[in-house]
Amino acid sequence: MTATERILWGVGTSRTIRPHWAMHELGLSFQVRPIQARTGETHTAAFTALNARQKIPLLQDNGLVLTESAAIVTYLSDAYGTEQTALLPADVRDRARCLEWCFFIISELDATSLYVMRRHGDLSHIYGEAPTANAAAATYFQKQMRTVERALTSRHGYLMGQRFTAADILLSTCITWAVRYGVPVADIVLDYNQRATQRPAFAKAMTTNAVPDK
Ligand SMILES: N[C@@H](CCC(=O)N[C@@H](CS)C(=O)NCC(=O)O)C(=O)O
Repeated sequence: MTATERILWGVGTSRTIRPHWAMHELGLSFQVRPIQARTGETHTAAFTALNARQKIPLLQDNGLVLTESAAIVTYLSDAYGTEQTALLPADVRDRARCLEWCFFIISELDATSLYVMRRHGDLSHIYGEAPTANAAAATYFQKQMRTVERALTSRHGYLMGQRFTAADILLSTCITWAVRYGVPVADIVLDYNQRATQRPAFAKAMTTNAVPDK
C-alpha cells in the first residue's frame, strides 16, 4: 500500500480531524484533499460521485470509499493497527465497551448536542434561530458528560483506562468543540483533554487538518 492509494478528503472541522488523528496514531502515510465544508467543494460533481451525501471526511483506500468519521477511524485501526498502535481493544468484550463509547459520543454528544448548537448558532441562517433548543442542547451535553466524568477516575488515563483508543479521538474532538461553544466542562475532563491533545499524533493532525492558505 502506498500513500497514493490512501486519500483523505476534508480539512478544517471537528469531524475531519478525527481520521487525520487516527492516521497519525497508526503511523500511516496518506494524501490529503483539503476540501472544506460550506465552500461548495463538497458539492462538485467529482466529490458527489464519491459521496452522494456531500459530506466530509471521506476516505479512499485502495478501492474502498468510506464516509462517517467514526467509521473511518475504526476501519483504519482494524485494517492497519498493530498490537502497539491499534485504536480498538483486541478482546471482544473490551472492544464492545469501546464501541459503546464511540456510538454514545457520536449520537449523544456530537449529533444530539453539539450539532444542534451549530445548526441554530453558526448555521441559523439556514436552520433558523432556536434559543430554547440551543440552551437545551448545552444542558443535555453537560448531563451526558456525567458518565464520562465518572469513567475518567484515573487522572492519568483515557476513557478505556491506560490505552488510548478510537473513543478518545471522538471524545476529545467533542470536548474541544464544546469548549469553543462556551459549554462548561468539568476540570477532570479538561485535564483529560489536555492529555489527549498533547499526544504527538494530535499535533500532526492539526497540521494535516489545517485549512491551507489560498
Ligand atoms: N456524521 C458525519 C458528519 C459529517 C458532516 O456533517 N460533515 C460536515 C463538516 S463537519 C460537512 O461535510 N458539511 C458539508 C456541507 O454541509 O456542505 C461524520 O461524523 O463524518
